[in-house]
Amino acid sequence: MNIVISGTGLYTPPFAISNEELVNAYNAWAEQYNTENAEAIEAGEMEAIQHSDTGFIEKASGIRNRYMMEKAGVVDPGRLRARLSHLAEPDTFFGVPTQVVMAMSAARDALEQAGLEGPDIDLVIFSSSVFERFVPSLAVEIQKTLGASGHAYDMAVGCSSATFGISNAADAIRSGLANRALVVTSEYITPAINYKDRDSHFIFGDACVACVVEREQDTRSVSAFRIRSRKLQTMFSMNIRAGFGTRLLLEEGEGLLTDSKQVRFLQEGRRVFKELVPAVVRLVKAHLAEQGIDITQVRRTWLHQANIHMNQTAARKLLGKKYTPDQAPIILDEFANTAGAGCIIAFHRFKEDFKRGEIGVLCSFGAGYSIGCLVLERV
Ligand code: CO8
Repeated sequence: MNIVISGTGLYTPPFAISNEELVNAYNAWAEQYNTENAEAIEAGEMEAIQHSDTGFIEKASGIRNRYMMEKAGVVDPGRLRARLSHLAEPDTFFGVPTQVVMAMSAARDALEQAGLEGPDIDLVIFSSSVFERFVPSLAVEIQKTLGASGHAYDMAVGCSSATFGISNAADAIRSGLANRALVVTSEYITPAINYKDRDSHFIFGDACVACVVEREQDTRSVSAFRIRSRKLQTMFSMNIRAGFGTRLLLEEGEGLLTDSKQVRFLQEGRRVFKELVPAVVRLVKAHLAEQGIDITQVRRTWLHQANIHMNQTAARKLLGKKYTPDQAPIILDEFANTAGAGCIIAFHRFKEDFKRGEIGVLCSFGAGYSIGCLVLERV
């Protein structure tokens, strides 16, 4: 039985933030901190905060812009942290989660492309790096709002959340557990970022993607891609981490809540680069070899979008030195790192020019570490 991705959708948050806006806010905060602590810094009792730099950010990461669900708090030097004010019901802690609002928009577009409606879906997988709430599952709220039947659940695989979610959906359909699945990766990630950390304040943006997965024989879509094969891998690493979770509830007082280094996103960027790129290249090459596919048959790769140098190195090692941007499209310049959503944004934007029978490789990689590789064929 062949399984296809028959529709994709993308939700882009309302606020664009340039590197300059972020850096101006960070540097204003740093100035103020250094002025307030001038004596202690002078005496060597405290370290001065180094300024952030737009030139460094663009050169080191390739990122120029990102989208966020909330902007005012992040660019306020007195705060440097997202606010709740953008929520539909900001005063109600148990109001509709922002991730669900984002998911419904992406889902509508994915369903439309697949020629389906909410009640046609009988499996919802909410697969993401971050969760506004753990219980009840966000997937079940999306299921209800869509008017979908069957079952729904949440899963978390960091940057590979979307590819692993699609893989689970394919298994559920093949086994007869479900007929049509919606896989949502709603990366409302900016609340998890420490905007007082110059090493990482520029890295992330918010975005949500959705994919419809169903049997090829059932699809009404004119832009469906068959999932020809899958290969997934995880290898434990603390080089990309974010410690928020139930441990926080064990803390007395405000301790961990205010300790951004333990609670929010933190990474050893260089080590991630050095360890992950070779692993990705090995896995994709092995996958293609197992399937008897020569790299010259691959029209395009849709790679995880974290860092331009990572993408360029992986693409060069896979496709050869003379690969063209069309073979490995970049969206991170506009969206920054959107964790699990990045490779699907690239797929969503750069798939309609495929002809029947052409093959592409969708590959996520990142936190976990995790790597998810899907070989897709236009049907
Ligand atoms: N402005 C000016 N200087 C800076 C800045 C800044 N903003 N930031 C750092 N510097 C300085 C550093 O302090 C350092 O100074 P010094 O040499 O004096 O120590 C110097 O610049 C060089 O710093 P780095 O060595 O860190 O710079 P790199 O060239 O390595 O670039 C990157 C940093 C961009 C972070 C790069 O290492 C990178 O992107 N690596 C790949 C990492 C990656 O892709 N990780 C995967 C991301 S995780 C993911 O995709 C999803 C995670 C989902 C989980 C989310 C949970 C919330």
